[in-house]
Amino acid sequence: MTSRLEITSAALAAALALASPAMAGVNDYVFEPVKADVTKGDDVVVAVRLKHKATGKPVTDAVIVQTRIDMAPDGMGDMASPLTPVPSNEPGVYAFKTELSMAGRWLLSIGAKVQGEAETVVGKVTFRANR
Ligand SMILES: [Cu+2]
Repeated sequence: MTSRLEITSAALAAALALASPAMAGVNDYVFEPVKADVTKGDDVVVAVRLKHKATGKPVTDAVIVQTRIDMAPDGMGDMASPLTPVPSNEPGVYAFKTELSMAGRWLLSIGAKVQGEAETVVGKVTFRANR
């Protein structure tokens, strides 16, 4: 005879097995804008902070493997600008120089390799370029 409690425990164990550790990992991190509002121009620095969600700690040793910035939020996904990494003096902050030639919303898509994580951590951060 199988009791109701045993069934519940088995279901819970299965759910936990699904949730960890394979599915933890990349979703444990988040990219946030350091300053979401910037002034449009041809010499703009956009900066994001990579944080470990559970601890709130900045991730200082990430390797940025992919970046793109375009105006997809304003329906101009083809309007992209090149990004050049620039040094940041704040731990866990990754900064890029770019050209935001048009006022409006720009979406930074960023991929990072974080130590101990097999998959790439991906972030989508919106910046607003103001006149
Ligand atoms: Cu545009």
